[in-house]
Amino acid sequence: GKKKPLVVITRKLPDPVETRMRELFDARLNVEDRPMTQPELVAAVKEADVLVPTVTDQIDAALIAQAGDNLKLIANFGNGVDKIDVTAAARKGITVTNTPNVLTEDTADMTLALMLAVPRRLAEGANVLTGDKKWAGWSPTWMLGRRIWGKRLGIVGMGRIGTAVARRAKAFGLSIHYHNRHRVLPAVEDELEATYWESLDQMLARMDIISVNCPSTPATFHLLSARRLALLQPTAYVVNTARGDIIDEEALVKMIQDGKLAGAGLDVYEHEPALNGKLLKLAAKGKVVLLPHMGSATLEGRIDMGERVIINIRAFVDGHRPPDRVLPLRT
Ligand code: 8YV
Repeated sequence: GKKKPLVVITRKLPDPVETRMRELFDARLNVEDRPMTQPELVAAVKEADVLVPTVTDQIDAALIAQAGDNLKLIANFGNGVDKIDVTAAARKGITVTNTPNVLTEDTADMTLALMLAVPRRLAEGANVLTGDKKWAGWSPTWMLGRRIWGKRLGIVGMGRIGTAVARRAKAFGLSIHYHNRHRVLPAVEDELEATYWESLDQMLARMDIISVNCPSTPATFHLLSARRLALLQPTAYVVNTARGDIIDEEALVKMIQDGKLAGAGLDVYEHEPALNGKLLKLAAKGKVVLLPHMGSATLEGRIDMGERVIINIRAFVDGHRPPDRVLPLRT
């Protein structure tokens, strides 16, 4: 038979995924549960036919320049390809794929969880019973959060995840507003009773909650800049399950510190895994709820992502166009 492709996977994956990878490919798995070092990554791109990186790997132009002639496919284990220089890969004749769709619903669920957690003081409340301080008893004026139903949700980026967030939020009684490069289909707008804002600035000024659901690209870097964040109402909340660098994190922190913004629910950060210490102080005050990039972290989701990676590799190796091909950004 044909020689199996050498597939180097940078991170430990759930057992069923690793088992399947071993059956199908000459799979080189990272048995230690840690990111590859730079020399390990260089060795990987030199040898591999297929590289399977994750969000913790920087697959930049300098690394791609060192790739061996065998490397023809980078099959990302994940949706966001912001750490992969897709243009540099394309120039070298390397195809890039990702794992869309399978993590849409899980990420949307976590977005709603944060959207509820901050205004309804979920983390603070849970901490009353499990933290050091004892629960002194109930009072009518105690632990009052803010209602979310009847409020306006502004979604920044109405793609697959943004739309899934909108469906959920509508069921929770929020009105749906969105900003996107282009309008979504009329049928989707009708279903969600969604209002399209061509101007992000104008939308921001009118919303009660903002959810960031666009990809991180050079065009969306600090899309929520200090100037734009300042347009938000002081009662507004910001939720981000996309990528940290879409928001000017330092400006966001300052606005919450200064009482110019009610709070934030964050799953992603500008300098992951490093955390801005000021966010911890705000968390202690109940102003922010912080999660460690776990938006798509379900066992089912990770297995589905693994399957998606495998489907893309097999299609590519068999000479077909892989279904989840990612094209270079148009500039
Ligand atoms: C994962 C994600 O944590 O898919 C993404 O873009 O951020 C998350 O689903 C990550 O991608 C795994 O590589």
